[in-house]
Amino acid sequence: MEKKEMLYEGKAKQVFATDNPDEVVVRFKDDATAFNAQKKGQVDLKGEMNNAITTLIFEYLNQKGIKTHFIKQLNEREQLVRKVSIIPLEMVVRNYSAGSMAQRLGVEEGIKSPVTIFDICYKKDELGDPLINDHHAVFLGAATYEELDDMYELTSDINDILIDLFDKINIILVDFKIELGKTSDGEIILADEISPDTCRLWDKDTMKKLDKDRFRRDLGEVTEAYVEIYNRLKNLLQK
Ligand code: U5P
Repeated sequence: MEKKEMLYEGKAKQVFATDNPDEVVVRFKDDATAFNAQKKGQVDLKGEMNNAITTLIFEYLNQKGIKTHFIKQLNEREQLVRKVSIIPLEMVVRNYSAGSMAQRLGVEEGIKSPVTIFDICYKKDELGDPLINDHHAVFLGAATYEELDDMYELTSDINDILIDLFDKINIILVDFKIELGKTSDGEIILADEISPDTCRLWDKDTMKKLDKDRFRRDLGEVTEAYVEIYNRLKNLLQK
């Protein structure tokens, strides 16, 4: 496999073409942004940790029958993935109140929800990725109602598997965001990453936050949190 020109640069990752038109290389950066890139910084080792954590989680999901874009880890910062067209919707799942939902509804963080809460946000930097509903998504041409049904089902299946996975390493999966992509034959599969950048992960005993909120809220020990999640997953999955 030969790595070719950069196709895209996002806030935390770069995507490169390869000599295979169906595969791209994703490179994870240490750059961190929050609040629609109003806050910017660097987190040492973040790129390596998110590459390693996403690799462990996507391999685990593959084993559980979830189709993902992941092919293989190439090195400390890069992975080879199937090329998909990213659906411009962020699929957010919430098991507990936190973050923007806690703020919007005027409730405390950390309340366990009796139902699984799904939000969708329109991926549009200029607008700050607004919360939208299914009708807006169809209006925008981002997905059809049938595709949205499949997307919620896939997202819900992923939530069930991840709640259980994180529970095994003594972590509460508070909420997370995933991105889905369409393959050339129209199949919808999991893409992007699943890491402490995209999940809220709280230690079950201490309730310590082990995710990007440490960066967003200036709580310190950011790298340590990412390394902690990696070590717990590695000890569980790489035996
Ligand atoms: N999230 C992202 N990227 C975003 C916005 C949110 O990964 O651009 C993730 C957060 O890390 C959190 C969940 O796990 O989605 C809900 O975020 P929020 O809407 O409470 O900010």
